[in-house]
Amino acid sequence: MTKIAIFSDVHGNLTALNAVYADAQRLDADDYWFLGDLFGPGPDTQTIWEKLIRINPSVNIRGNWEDFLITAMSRRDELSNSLQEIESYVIQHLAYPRELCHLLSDWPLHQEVTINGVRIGLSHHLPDSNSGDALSVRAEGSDLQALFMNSRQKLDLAIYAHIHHPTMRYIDLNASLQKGAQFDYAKADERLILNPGSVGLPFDTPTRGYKERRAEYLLLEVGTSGELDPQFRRVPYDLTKTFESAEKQRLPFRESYINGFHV
Ligand SMILES: [Mn+2]
Repeated sequence: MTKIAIFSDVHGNLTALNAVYADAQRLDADDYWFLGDLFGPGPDTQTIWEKLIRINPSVNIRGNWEDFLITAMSRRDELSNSLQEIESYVIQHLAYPRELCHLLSDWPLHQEVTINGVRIGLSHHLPDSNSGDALSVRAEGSDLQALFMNSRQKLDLAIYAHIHHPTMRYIDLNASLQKGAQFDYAKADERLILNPGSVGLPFDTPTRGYKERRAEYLLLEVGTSGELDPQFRRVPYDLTKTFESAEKQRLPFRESYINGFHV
């Protein structure tokens, strides 16, 4: 059995990341996959980078916030004013921002991994685009098919992040052939889709969003014959530490970050 801790959307919240790592270690995770969005709009930067090095994920996917940081280093005028301000803060608080951006720009948008015979596609959002809202909670099965197109057709399972909602869904790749027809199990070409939610900035309102003060990640067990057991973890942590860090380091937009957790 292989146990993988899949985590994403840390968004500058070291206390939440520490809680996730401690939980995954306690549960004996064999490996870690990071699906993108490490820095901003939260207060923590260099300490998060050092933590990620310690966690040492075997997969690192490039999120849209990695691209914001890379853009801020070279073509900052292309970003909105608020993003420029946030990314300037991140750059000022990193020890080697230029070298780090060089490294982040090599992270792929998607990667395919096979574990005990299960073929898994990993991306921050769409396999060829880490931004936008095509795969939001209102997405249809036909939108989600994009996770399996082209060479990805052979995948058993796709995992994406970005929407900050822990999710488990099935889609039928043959659905377009059977419109209006009764669902036919024999003709269905089913795939599984998982989303680990967000470590540092969850958006899922039905579970009370930030008021929960818990960090989300996915612990995926894959048995030796490919049996899947996805476990959605929510780990409590001390959110006041994150807010103290925001005040102490004079984080841009800290008031709206603390009150609504967005800018
Ligand atoms: Mn994102």
